[in-house]
Amino acid sequence: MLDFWFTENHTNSYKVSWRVTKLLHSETSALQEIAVIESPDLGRALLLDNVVQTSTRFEFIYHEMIAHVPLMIHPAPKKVLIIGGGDGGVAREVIKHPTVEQIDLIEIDERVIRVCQEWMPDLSSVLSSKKVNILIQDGLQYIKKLSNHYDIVIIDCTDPSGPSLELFSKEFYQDVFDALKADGILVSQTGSPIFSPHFRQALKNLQEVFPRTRPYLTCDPTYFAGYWSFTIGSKEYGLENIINDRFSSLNTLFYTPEVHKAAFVIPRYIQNII
Ligand code: AG3
Repeated sequence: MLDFWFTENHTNSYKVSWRVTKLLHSETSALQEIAVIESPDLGRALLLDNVVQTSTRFEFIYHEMIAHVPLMIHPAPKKVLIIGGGDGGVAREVIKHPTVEQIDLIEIDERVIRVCQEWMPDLSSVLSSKKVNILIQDGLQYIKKLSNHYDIVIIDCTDPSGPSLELFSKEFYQDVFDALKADGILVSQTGSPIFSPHFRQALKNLQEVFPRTRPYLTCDPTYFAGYWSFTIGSKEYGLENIINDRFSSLNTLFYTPEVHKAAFVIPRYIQNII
């Protein structure tokens, strides 16, 4: 039997390999290499420039945690901005909140959306909802024009390189702060707290802009072994307050109010580096 493996380099001395049973799609868009592979332990996985972005087997973990944590803190989120998120997984979770009226999704590469619509319909079918407004644009530029506009901004980006690099900067966080309403909340994926050097820097940058900031952690086998982090910046609300009565409508596989609270518990060796 032919033996194909996909390998993601996490650091210069730590790699993870997944067996590939099919290469379902591969193309080079104007911005990046896009591929969809099939792998026994991941299901279908989306790769951008050879980095795993999401997998059909485990995507619910990341998508529920990046969406429901900020939305359950906010008493009535109506307008939500997703920067990146072209696979649709975040939008699918956001739309479960009955208060949400409008989701703007700003994706820089239209091909990501099209490829996911073809190969990952469970994630992307939500993108045809009337509540979802898709703009193909650089989120960095889009956000500059807005003030006092969104209740929640979710940054579902790739790791910081190429077009994503600036999405972890203080200047960008300041633009998001301005684009949020007076009680708005930002959340971003911020990588592995153990192996990603940008985790600490993103938190520092956010702390310079938002009055309340906290990282929170989850475990997701799609990404680096160990924890995966998200970092939240809030203008007003405390970060562990949960609007519990909305939970019953969410129909989640991972997120619960208890998981929400536990995610903010940071082990001491990680606390020591932040
Ligand atoms: N966005 C963040 C994935 C980060 C992947 N990094 C890595 N494997 N080193 C994923 C998009 C999901 N909607």
